[in-house]
Amino acid sequence: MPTAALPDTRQSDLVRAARREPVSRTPVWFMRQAGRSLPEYRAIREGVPMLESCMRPELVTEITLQPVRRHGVDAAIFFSDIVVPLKAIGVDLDIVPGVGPVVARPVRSAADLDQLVPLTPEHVPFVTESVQQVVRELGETPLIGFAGAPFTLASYLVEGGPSKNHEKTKALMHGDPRLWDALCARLAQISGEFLRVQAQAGASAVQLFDSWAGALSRADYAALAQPHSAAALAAVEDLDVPRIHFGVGTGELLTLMGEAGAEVVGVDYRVSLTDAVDRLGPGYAVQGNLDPALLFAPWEALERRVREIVEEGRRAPGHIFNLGHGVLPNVDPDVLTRVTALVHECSGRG
Ligand code: 1CP
Repeated sequence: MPTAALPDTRQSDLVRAARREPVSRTPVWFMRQAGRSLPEYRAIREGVPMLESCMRPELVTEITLQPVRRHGVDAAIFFSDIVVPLKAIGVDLDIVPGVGPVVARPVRSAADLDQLVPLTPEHVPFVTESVQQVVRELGETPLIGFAGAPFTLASYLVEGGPSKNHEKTKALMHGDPRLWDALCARLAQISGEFLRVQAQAGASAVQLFDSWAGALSRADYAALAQPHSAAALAAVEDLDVPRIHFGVGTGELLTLMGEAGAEVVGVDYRVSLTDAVDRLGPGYAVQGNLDPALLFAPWEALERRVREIVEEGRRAPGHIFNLGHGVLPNVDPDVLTRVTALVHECSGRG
C-alpha cells in the first residue's frame, strides 16, 4: 500500500522524542490504555472473546481509538495481544478471562516445536487490514505496533500459562540450552515478522514487550534472551520506525536492552529516569516511568510525582511519558485524562 498517501507522523512529538529530536511538549501514552479501565471498552467487548476481538478489524479499530479520543494521548497502541501471532500460526491456545494466555500443548521437547511454523503476512491479514484502518482514522497521531519478545513468549509456551517464577522456563533454558535456542529462534522470527507486518501497514513505531525479562540475571539475559530479542528487533531495522524495548524490573538490564537494537528503552518505576539515563548514556531515548499504582493516590501526590518525572525527562536525550507497566483495570479513567493534560501543560515549551 502506498505509504506516501498516509498522514505524516514523523513530525509528531512521539516519533521526534523517540529519535531524540526536540519536541513541542513531552509526548504521553499509557501501556494498556485500551482495555478494562474504559467503560466504552467493556461495552464493545461484551460477549466477544478476547482473541476473536483481535481478529475483527472494525472492533480493533474502535478499541484502539477509544483511549486516544478520551485522553488526548500522543499515540495509539494497536489493540492485539502478544499471543495473537502464535494463535495465527495454529498454536492451540486461548486467552482465559481473569487468567491470561493458556496453551494446550506446552513446549517441553523438540517435537513440540512443530507447532511453531514461520509467520508470514498471509497468517495475519486481519492485522494488516486493522492497522491500515486505524492509521487512516488516526490522522497525524502515530500508531505503535507491538510484539512479545522471545523470552516472554517462551515463558507462556513452556509454562503453559501465566507464571510467577518461570520455573519450567528456567529449567529448560539451563537444562537444554539447544532446545531453548531453537525455540527462541522460531519465536524471534515470529515476533520480528509480526512487528514488520504492522510497520509495513502503517504503524509509526513499534514496541517489543519483554515483560518478564526482569526475572533473569544480567548474565542469563545476555546469553539466553538478548540475542533473540535482537533478532526480532533487527527484522524492522530497515523500515525507519523507532523501536521501543520494554520490560518490568529490568533496571539491571537497561543497557543490554538498548544494545539489542532499540532507539527507546522502557524504564519501570523501580529505577528513576535520571539513573536510567546515567546507565544508558546519550544514545537512547527513555520511556516511563510512573508507578501504575500511584494513579490511585490523592491528586496532590500524583501531581507531584508526574511533575518530577517530566523534569527528570527533560535531562534525557528524549523522553516519552508512560507508566512503569500497564494501566490497572480498576483505575478511574478520568485520572489518566488529567495526567495526560498535566504532562502536556508542564512540559510545553512555547
Ligand atoms: O478479556 C480481556 O479483556 C483480556 C485482557 C487482555 C487485554 C485487554 C489481555 C489478556 N490482553 C489484552 C490486550 C493487550 N495485551 C494489549 C493491547 C491493549 C493496550 O495496551 O492498550 C497489549 C499491548 C498486550 C500485551 C501483553 N499481553 C503483554 C505485554 C504487556 C504487559 O502488560 O506486560 C503480556 C504479558 C500479555 C499476556 C496477557 N494477555 C492477557 C493477559 C491478562 C496477559 C497477562 C497474563 C499474565 O499475568 O501473565
